Amino acid sequence: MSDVTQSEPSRSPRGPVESAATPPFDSIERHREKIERRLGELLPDESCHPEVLHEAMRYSLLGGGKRVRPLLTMLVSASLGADEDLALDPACAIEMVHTASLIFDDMPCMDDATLRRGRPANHRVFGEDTAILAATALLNRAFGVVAECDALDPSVRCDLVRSFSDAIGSNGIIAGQYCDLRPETGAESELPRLLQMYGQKTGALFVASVEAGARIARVEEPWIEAVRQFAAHLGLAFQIFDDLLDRLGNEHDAGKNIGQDRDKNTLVSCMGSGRARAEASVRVRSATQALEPLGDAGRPLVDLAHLFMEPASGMALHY
Ligand code: GRG
Repeated sequence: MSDVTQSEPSRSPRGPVESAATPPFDSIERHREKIERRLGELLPDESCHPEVLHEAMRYSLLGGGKRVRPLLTMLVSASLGADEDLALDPACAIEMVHTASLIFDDMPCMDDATLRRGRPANHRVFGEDTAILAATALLNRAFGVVAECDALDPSVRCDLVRSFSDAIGSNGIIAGQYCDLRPETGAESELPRLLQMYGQKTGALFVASVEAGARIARVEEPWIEAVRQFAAHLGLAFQIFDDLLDRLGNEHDAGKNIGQDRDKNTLVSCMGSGRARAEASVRVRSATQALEPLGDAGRPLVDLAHLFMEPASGMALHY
């Protein structure tokens, strides 16, 4: 546990952490390294009984991934003036939730994928029974990690638990996955429903990630709402890029199966690749506009949004 403790709520950020003019590449790499290290510390070791279950949890959590969501938490928190180490454990908890969702998503009863993060999917290595248990244990551990954040005020921990639970639940990721797997037919318009499904399946955890950062920085509600809007747009852009990746990418670069959406309705199948890409750009622009109430304090986050369109950042998918 970090020895950084949280101070009183603040109305505005406590000063810039990055030069607002410079895209925070170096801080992204620094944060990524911290996240990797801490994720390994937060799970039981493979030598702990039951060994194979812990091996399966560690296999998926520590086996690659861009770490976009925990980076959002850390960068928002730091940009809004909090000590960056305060956000590290909640950021790791979010990555646990995301990884759990990927393990479930790959199961034969869902997307039936064989490859994830450049390696065989969890259930292909450990079996479906162990994969279900490993994903559930990761999800459970995420809440434990937040509860153990002694450096955060209990009211903030409680806010994070509520926000994670909302993001995961039957109005969040789980709803999005359900609607993705069991789309309703005969809709007047596909597009609004697709956007709602994307907002739940992918956007909800983006929103929870930035909300966590903002709550840790203890900014007031209008700013929290501004970063939530920012992340909702960014999450949609990210999901559109993911669709484009599924349509245009290759397994080697993507590290996961391609063509999984072949029989699904996606924004790309509705609009075509060109218009879908344009829609993603519009969403990134909307994300940056949502930050206007933050004034100069939002500038590092505007830079961050642009990294989603920037191949060298490792934050985006670029198709
Ligand atoms: C109980 C948490 C939970 C979930 C159950 C299975 C399920 C419901 C939801 C699946 C949601 C899902 C997989 C959405 C796709 C989101 C998405 C764009 C994933 C790819 O994210 P990246 O590109 O992957 O950030 P890496 O591997 O880089 O982390």
